[in-house]
Amino acid sequence: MPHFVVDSTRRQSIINGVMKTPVTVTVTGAAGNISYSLLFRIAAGEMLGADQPIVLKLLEITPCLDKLKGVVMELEDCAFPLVQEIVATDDPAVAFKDANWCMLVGSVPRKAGMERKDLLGINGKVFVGQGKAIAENAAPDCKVFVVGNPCNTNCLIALHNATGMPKENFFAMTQLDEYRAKSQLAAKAGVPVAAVTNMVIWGNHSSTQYPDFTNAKINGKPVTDVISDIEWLKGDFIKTVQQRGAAIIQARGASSAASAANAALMTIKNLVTPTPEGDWFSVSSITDGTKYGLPAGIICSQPTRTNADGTHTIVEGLPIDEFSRAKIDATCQELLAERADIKDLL
Ligand code: NAX
Repeated sequence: MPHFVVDSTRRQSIINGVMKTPVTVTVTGAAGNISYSLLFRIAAGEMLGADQPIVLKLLEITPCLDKLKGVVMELEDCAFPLVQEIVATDDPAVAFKDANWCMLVGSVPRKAGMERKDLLGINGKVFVGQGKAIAENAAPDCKVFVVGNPCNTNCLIALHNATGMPKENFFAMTQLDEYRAKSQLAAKAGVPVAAVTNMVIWGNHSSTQYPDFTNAKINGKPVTDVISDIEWLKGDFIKTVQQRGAAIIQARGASSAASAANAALMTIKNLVTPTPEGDWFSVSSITDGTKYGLPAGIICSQPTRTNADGTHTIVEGLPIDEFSRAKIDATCQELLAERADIKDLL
């Protein structure tokens, strides 16, 4: 299998006089649209820190290797001091070798006339192979983060096929949905977006996801104390967040790329940085069947905190009213249906 390596260790391996061990970040779909925003920000140190040297390993399918070569040339031309080495390849075993973080962005897009089940089947096989390759090649404590859609179920497939790896090291992206929800609430309330906290997306990264306004806060107050238009919260707000991806495709003629890259980068940052006291962030992870009535064994978005020791905890005890219960149950039903569709791949 062809691959090429750009070794820039001589450029600058000592940052601020202290050499940290480089972290290997593998990104799949590396010549795609999201990666074109993502890779440069990772390389600039926005994800793992301005003093963290990085080895970038980039995976593409063979027909896209020339395009990937162009991306690598641009990465080189940025002369990012943190980047120790860039490996570009179409071989998963090479790409996942010694990876500390695997960001699985690449997947086959849905085409006209394709049923959800067809898409799950096509991408499912990719995530079987990548799960196996990660287990065989990556660092033993490697963490896996899936962006490629349908990301929750793709993540479940990778997890089941990565024999021997801890289940709690697998995540799928719902941070973009959380940011979309925060931004809608801030606009409605006429406040800066940073005033909105405690927003959880429950369930699937799909049009059934539930952006939970009942537990969110604006300037520390319940959203419903600040926004009195309950019909909007229960109706247009939820629908806008659920349909935001489709609205962007319609407006831009292409799916979200820079905002998706931002959310991917911020998820990893949230997963490696202690979460501010009293808050949480949204990421999908494996359910154990003991919290909020979520069925066991699905990759479901839940309120998550990163602890000082780097472990992660699902926030427990949030009140779930009747309205929220129905929405959470509906999105979990969809995840169960997706799991049933690909049961042969688990
Ligand atoms: P692009 O089609 O621009 O890029 C995808 C890249 O993946 C292509 O270059 C393709 O050659 C590559 N690829 C396909 N199969 C591969 C494989 N087996 N190994 C390695 N690379 C492979 O899509 P882009 O806009 O970058 O989006 C990537 C994925 O993110 C899509 O599945 C998209 O649906 C998903 N998204 C997920 C979001 C989320 O919140 N979870 C939001 C944004 C985005 O829609």
